[in-house]
Amino acid sequence: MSAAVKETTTADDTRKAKSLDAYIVSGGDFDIATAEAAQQELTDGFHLVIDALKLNGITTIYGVPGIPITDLGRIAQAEGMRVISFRHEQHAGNAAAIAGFLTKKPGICLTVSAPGFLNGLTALANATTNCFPMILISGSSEREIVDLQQGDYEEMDQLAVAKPFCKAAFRVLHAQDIGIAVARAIRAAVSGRPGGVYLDLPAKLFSQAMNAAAGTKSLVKVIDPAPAQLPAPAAVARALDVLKSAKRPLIILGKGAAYAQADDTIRALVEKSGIPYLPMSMAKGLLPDTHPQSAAAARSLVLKEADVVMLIGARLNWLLSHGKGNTWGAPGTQKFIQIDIEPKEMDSNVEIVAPVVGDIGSCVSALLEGVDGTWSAPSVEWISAINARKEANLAKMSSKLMKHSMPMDFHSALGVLRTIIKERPDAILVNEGANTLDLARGVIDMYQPRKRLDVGTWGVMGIGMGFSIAAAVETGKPVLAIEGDSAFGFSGMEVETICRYNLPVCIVVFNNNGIYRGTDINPTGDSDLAPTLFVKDARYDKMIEAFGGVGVHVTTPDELQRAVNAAMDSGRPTLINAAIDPAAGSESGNIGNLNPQSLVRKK
Ligand code: ADP
Ligand code: TPW
Ligand code: MG
Repeated sequence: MSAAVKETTTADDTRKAKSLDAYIVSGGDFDIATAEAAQQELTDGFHLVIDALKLNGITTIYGVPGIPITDLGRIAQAEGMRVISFRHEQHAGNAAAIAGFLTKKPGICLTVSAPGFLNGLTALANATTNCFPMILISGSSEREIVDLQQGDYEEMDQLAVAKPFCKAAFRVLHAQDIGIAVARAIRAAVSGRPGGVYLDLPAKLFSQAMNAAAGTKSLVKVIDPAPAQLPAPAAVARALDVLKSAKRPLIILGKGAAYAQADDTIRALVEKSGIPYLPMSMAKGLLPDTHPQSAAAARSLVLKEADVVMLIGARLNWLLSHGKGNTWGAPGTQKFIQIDIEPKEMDSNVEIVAPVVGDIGSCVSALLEGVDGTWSAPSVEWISAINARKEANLAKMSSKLMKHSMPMDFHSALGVLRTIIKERPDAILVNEGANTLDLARGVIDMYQPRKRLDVGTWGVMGIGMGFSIAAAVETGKPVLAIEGDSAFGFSGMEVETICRYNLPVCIVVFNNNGIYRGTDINPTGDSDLAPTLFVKDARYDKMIEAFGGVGVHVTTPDELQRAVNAAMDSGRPTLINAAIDPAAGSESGNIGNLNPQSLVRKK
């Protein structure tokens, strides 16, 4: 495991002397001759970090190199890990986070001290908010100097800064503690409610040496990192009682249900119970969106009319209007059952009459046992009301999709992409923007679990390229990234990364010349554009050509269809710049109501 230490130390006398020093300083009671003999069997902080990750089945690192972690990336690559090097840490962090969501293993993001760390921190915070397991590993400067605030290179008390943004944060000062620290970080990231973990590795740690055999012994292979958490039988019985009393039941599947990888059990519960279900954005495809029990096309009806709602891995946050208000039925007319691994989630917004705390696989299996001979399917009235609403809404949508307007509007472009995903259901769809997000989510049916990755709980822009890269790296599947022109800009430089690793990513930029719309005017008549506008008719397709990728500019649905199919067939990195009517979008997409209104009218 530590063979490379010998090579690096003998190839570099200075480093050899340093590691011997460190060996002696770190407690080896040897004279120089004995130490020299012993150095054959030395390991150091660099190797211990890598060995600890590999021992725990972690094979990929997403990051940006620099002091003090440049050699960590190099040695990791030499030791057989995949090291995906980004242009900005936020995107490496987003990649790590979504790798965690896709694999249930913590994704690793590696950053340099202070500014690199802070760039990665947004992604760590976003991962924690979304319950994606990741570990941000950051190099940091010398503790003695940082703590006395003596102005070290990239000085910052990173551990303190990270703490509010993650589930757990650890710092390692001694090489012999690396094994236990990595183990704790892994457990913290994936057990219970998954989330982000910070691991602070000060520069000095990396070249601390220790006996290789002792180093190996110090590593910990985490056993059962995310233990099953069984629900209490009484909680299951209570939930079943409430469900059985329902006249108009509804199941809401959230991205926790997608994360849990309990796909067959969830499908069995939905189908055996006959209860209509609503998938949250990243739970689309858990059951195919074309499933007869999907109530997605009757969303507003079911949220208002259901009398019992069972949440599976979905929070009653703003995305579900906090479980109250106009979106929902009159107060007191609806009962909530909630399945979640996090007990504190219960009653977060409204009363949960049947909390079922545990992991989704175990909870849903337990409920499924109760759907037996005594079970009666939901009433015909409820199902037919939903179906009638679905039919009406789907007919409305399909007429919009058929319209071949020129210039293209969102629907005519999305109609093409909807067919492409239907034909290529194993492709992963990444989606961000405002109109580009909200309309794509409604129009494009998903057919398989964990194929739709988007802005999540925060509605954050900038996840696009990081998510696309990790989706391609982790799954080997083709990726279709549907990006608003603004959204794309947040991570656009990573097209170089996509080209460098030759990843099968096809980016479609919905170019409406701006944020929400491309038609705002600057009322002063000044030459500055309105704050929501970009360079008119920008040629984003030229960007990817600079790095050897394929750039295509399209203005019609037919051109779009040909270009996407060619990209998906070839697997070559492609950016399709799709001209969208600048007047087609609406303010903030579906959530314009969240904008505060000014009460003052200036003349
Ligand atoms: P969505 O945005 O799709 O509605 P949320 O992110 O709001 O979903 O909710 C996901 C929920 O799933 C979180 O409350 C989280 O605690 C829960 N969760 C994640 N993984 C599991 C799991 N394996 N078992 C049970 N609950 C889980
Ligand atoms: C990190 C605010 C929400 S949506 C959006 C912004 C800037 C871009 C919408 O324009 P786009 O889509 O992508 O061109 P479209 O189709 O409507 O024209 N900074 C962060 N996150 C968010 N959410 C914002 C700003 C925002
Ligand atoms: Mg736009």
